[in-house]
Amino acid sequence: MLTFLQDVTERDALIVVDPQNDFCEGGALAVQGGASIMPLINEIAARFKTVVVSQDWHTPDQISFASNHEGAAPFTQIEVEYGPQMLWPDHCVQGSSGADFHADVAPAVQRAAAIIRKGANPAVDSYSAFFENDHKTSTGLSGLLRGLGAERVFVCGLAYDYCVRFTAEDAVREGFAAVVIEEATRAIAEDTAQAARDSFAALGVVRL
Ligand code: VGL
Ligand code: ZN
Repeated sequence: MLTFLQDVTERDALIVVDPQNDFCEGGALAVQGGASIMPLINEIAARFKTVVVSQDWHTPDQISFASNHEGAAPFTQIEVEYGPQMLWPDHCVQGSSGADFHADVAPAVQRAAAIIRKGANPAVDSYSAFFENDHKTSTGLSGLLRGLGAERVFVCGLAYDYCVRFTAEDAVREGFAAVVIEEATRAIAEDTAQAARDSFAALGVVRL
């Protein structure tokens, strides 16, 4: 457990994805075991020179909120301009306590060189910390990481099957080596977690 930390170098960066109250127990889009990974994330973050934290940061009129589509239920899919989009319960609304970082992850957040906010455009959801779901609009994270000398990124946080998955995949597409620290993530559902593992195998994302 965590033996990989010995091999972390200055060319490695840690991306902590969405460690927010709404993805933890009692939150609007709670992931089972979400809060339990926070102490581990702190331990991992302490060993990285470069730490970046992403923050899901929606407005109330966000297109992926089921509440903004008459008669639509959360966890069903709709078709939008940029393709299929899963509908969610309202979550991580800007300025709400649900959007705040979980208190237990404060040491890792304190180490962060930057906090990347995503999902603020009401017309486009954003899972990845690199690109919005239209796969075109950049958050600027690639340039930041390159500017800081990173060549490989380690990804942890919530949720494994959505924001962690798409962040790791985009990292590879952007030319970084990508490693997902599985014990420091949790998934929303098992079928989508399996889809993530299949996709990681195809793209060369390493799973620890
Ligand atoms: C996430 C669904 C909607 C995540 C964010 O952080 O994985 N999932 N918004
Ligand atoms: Zn979201």
